[in-house]
Amino acid sequence: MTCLSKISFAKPKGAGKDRFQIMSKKSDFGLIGLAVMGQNLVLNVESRGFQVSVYNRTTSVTDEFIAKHPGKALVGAHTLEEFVQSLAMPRKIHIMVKSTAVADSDRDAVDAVIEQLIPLLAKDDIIIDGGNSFYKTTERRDVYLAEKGLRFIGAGVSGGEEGARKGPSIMPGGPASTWEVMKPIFESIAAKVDGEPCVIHIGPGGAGHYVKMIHNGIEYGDMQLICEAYNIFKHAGFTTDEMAAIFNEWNEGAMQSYLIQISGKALEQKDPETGASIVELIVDKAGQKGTGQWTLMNAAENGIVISTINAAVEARILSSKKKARVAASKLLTGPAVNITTAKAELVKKVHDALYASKIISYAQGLDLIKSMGEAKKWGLDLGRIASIWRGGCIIRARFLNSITDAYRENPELSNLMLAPFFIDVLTQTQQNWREVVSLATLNGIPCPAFSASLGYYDSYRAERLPANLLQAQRDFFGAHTYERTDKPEGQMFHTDWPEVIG
Ligand code: NBP
Repeated sequence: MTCLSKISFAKPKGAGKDRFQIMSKKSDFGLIGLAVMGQNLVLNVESRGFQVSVYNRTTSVTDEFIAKHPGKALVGAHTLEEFVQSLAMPRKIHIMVKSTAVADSDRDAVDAVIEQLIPLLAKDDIIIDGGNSFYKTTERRDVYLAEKGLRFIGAGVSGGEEGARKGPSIMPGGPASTWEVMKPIFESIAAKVDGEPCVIHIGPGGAGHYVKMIHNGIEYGDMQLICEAYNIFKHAGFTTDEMAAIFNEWNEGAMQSYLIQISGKALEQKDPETGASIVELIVDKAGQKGTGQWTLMNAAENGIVISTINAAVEARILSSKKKARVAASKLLTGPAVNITTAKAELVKKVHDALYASKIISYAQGLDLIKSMGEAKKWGLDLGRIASIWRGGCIIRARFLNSITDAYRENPELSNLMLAPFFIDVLTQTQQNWREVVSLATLNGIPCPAFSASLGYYDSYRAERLPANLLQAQRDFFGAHTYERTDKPEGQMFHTDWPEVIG
């Protein structure tokens, strides 16, 4: 084994010895991929008293990183061999590189790094993939690495750059025994809420990346709902400063959340060049990286309704068709906007519509997690999952405490809406929610996520839906048969419907 002092550590060109740290002990943790997330995560881990070795494919990035942080317990390596040799056994190697593989046959940067690592590692070393990998890809890697005698954790990490540096929410999946080895490091770097670290062992295999994917789907829902509130205010003639003040005030109450907070801050921001609101200067075309669409595909595979998240993903897609929308705006007519509701009253109504819709969005996302967890026998704990989203991550919000409590009180809760706390909130907010959806619809202001949420609520609580006519249609054209209300469940009937000509 190579002695650490002989390893050619990353040394920036022209850097003096004082800027180049040589450690005599082996590192507790290693990280590959020094882009924005990796760098911040390394600084977080190091700040908790761990020595960290780092490697980046482009070595100048490693050099610059090491040079920028003199005096820290960091070891920069120019080659993977050096990097691996600098780590204490069992090695704990966190990969933070671009992940793109979706199809079974896809191979991406994470796979490339894993392939290079395999010949260098020893039995029971641990590889952690902290990128946004697709959960099925994580399952493939889990099986593959187990065959090689290596341990693997697929960990979703949320919180962006700031979370990575100060404390993210971490969703690790993999064998419980591997989690136990990683637990001290993960718990020390994760965000803390009421002294509890925002990390738990989610479940085996791809469970961690799966839960991170749904977290992102819920994030899409939250963001779109906030945007719909903003759009109604905008059409009602509120200034951006007035809207900022509303979000800032909401951030003090039941809807306190990171996304409400940053929306208020974004609306306050002025463009230094023109003095105008930055938000109003930004082109209304939303981007997306894919986790929202993966969530929709997974919901379809599981037969679970996530209409709010669906509306949010589709709203981004429609927003991106800017040219088509501009052309259509000249041809397709709508009503003139005429909102006469007093401003203070409208603020209260939109608050309630947003709060109720947000509950529905979480109810749907958690329903999907529940269904998938049961199908995969992952043994997921929805209350604890909600509890680790309370800090560090993008969807962190006060009301996650209520979700955590709801599942603590009733771990078998079939749908979040049915917890007493949420029944109460939905009862109190629904009149305003209905009025906001009506007002937006009558004024031609799109509110796809607000109305999808309300549609879900009304459908879910309907004892009888019009699916009886639908079944009649199916039996009419396809002899698909139907059950009868006056006969035992499971007994199927068919009617000889009249022939239709033409
Ligand atoms: P990126 O996703 O932009 O990836 C850049 C890193 O990947 C660089 O270190 C680059 O090395 C490395 N890399 C690439 Br690209 N191809 C490689 C290869 N074939 N072999 C080795 N290294 C390779 O970085 P990021 O934004 O920090 O995100 C890292 C991961 O974390 C991603 O999976 C991302 O989805 C996830 N994530 C990001 C955020 C966020 O807010 N950005 C939040 C949560 C999760 P190079 O310097 O040599 O090009």
